[in-house]
Amino acid sequence: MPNVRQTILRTLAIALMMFVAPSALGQEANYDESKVPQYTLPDPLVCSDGTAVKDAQTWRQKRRPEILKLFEEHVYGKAPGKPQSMTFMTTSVNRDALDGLATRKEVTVYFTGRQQDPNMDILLYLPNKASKPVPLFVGLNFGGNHSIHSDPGITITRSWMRNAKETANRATAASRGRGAGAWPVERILERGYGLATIYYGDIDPDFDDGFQNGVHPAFYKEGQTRPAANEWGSIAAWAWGLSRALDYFQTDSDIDWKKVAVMGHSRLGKTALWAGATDERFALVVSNNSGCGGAALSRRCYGETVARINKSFPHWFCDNFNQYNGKEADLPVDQHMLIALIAPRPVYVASAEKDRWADPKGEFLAAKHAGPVYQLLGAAPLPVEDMPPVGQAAMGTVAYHCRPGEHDVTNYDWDRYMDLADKHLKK
Ligand code: GTR
Repeated sequence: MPNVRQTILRTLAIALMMFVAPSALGQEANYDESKVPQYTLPDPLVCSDGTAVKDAQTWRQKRRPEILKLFEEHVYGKAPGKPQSMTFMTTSVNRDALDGLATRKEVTVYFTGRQQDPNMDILLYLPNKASKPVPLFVGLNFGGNHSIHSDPGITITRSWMRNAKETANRATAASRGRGAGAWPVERILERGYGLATIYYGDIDPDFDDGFQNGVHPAFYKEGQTRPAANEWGSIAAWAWGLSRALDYFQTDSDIDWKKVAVMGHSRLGKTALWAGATDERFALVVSNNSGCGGAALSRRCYGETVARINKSFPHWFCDNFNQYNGKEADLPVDQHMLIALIAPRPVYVASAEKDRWADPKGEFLAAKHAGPVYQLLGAAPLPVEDMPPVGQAAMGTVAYHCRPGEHDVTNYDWDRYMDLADKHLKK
C-alpha cells in the first residue's frame, strides 16, 4: 500500500496538474463530454495512397510500416537501433532472495560498451519454483530499482533522482521500497512470472535539459547537439532502453525471451506502448493509465491535450509533435493506430475511474478502434461495444478495464494483466 507521504504527494501532484497547470496555460482542461469536438479518426486500414487494406500481407508490408513511420516522424521520434558495441555485466546473483521465493539478479547494460557512457541497471526476480526458462514482465520504474521492494539486497541507484534534492538528487536508503505499492513482486512470482525493472532515469533523466544528459548525446552524429525534429525524445529513449533490456533477456537462459510482457504506468505506459509498437519481440503490452500520448485518443481533447503535454514536458516527444498543439485534427495518426501496431499481439489498456486527466473513455475508444486490425489478423478485438462497468474487465486479445480509484497501479490491475498473460504466454 502507498504510504501516507506518497498519497499526499500524489494528491498534491494531481491537484497541481488539474488546476494550476491548466490555468497557467491560459486554458481550462475539458471534462465535459458534450464539449468533446466532433472528430473523424484516420482509418488504420486505408493506406495514405487510398488503398484499402484487405489482407494480412498488405497490412504487414505496406500499412503497418507506414503507420510506424508516421508515429516516428510526428509523435515520438526515431531512435537508433541496437548498438553494436553494447555489453552486459552481471553484478549480483542471489538464489535465495525473498525467503527463497526468487533468484535476484542485477545486470548492468553498457549501451556503447564504454563504462563512462550512460548505462542502465536491470533488476530481475525469477521465481525459484517455476521451471526455466520463465515468462517475464518488464517495466520501467519511477523511483529507482531499490524503490520497488524493501529487499535490502537491491543496489540503490546512483542516477539523478527528482525527489532527492536534499541529497544532491541522489537516492538514499530511506527510499527503499517507497514505490512497492505498484510492484507486487511476490504476487507476480507466485503466478510463475519473472519480473524485470529498470529505473527510467538511468536511460534519460526526466527533465528538459536540451538532451545533454541521458543516452541521446552518446548517439549524436558528428557535430550534432540535440535530436533533429523527427528524432527521439525521452519517451522514445525510454522505449529504446526497454528494447536493450530485451536484448539482454535473449542472452539469459533462465528467461523465455519470446514471452516477455512490457508494462508501464502513466508516462511509462506511453513508453510501454511505443516499445511494443517499435519492437515486435515484446509478446504482450500493458498500458496502465497512460493517457495523452499513450492510449487516449488525441482528437477527443479531454483532460490533457497535445498542447498541454508539449508545454509541460517539452522533452517527451519529438519536436515535430508541437505542430499539432491545438490542432489534433491535423495529426496523420491517432492513438488507436498505436495500439493497432501491436496487433496481433495481446494488449491490455487500463484506466482508473478518477483519472479523468488521462481520459478513460478515450483510452477505451482507442483500444476499441484498434479492433479492425486485430480482426484482420485473426485475433480477438475487445469483446464489448461500450465501456464495461467500472471494475469489470473486457478481455479479447485486446483487453480493457476501468477500475475504481485514482491514477495508480494496484494489485487489481496486476491480477488482470496476469490473467491476460496466462491466456497467451502460458500456452
Ligand atoms: C502527468 C502527465 C501525464 C502522465 C503523468 C505521469 O503530469 O500530464 O501525461 O504521464 O504525469 O506520468 O505520472
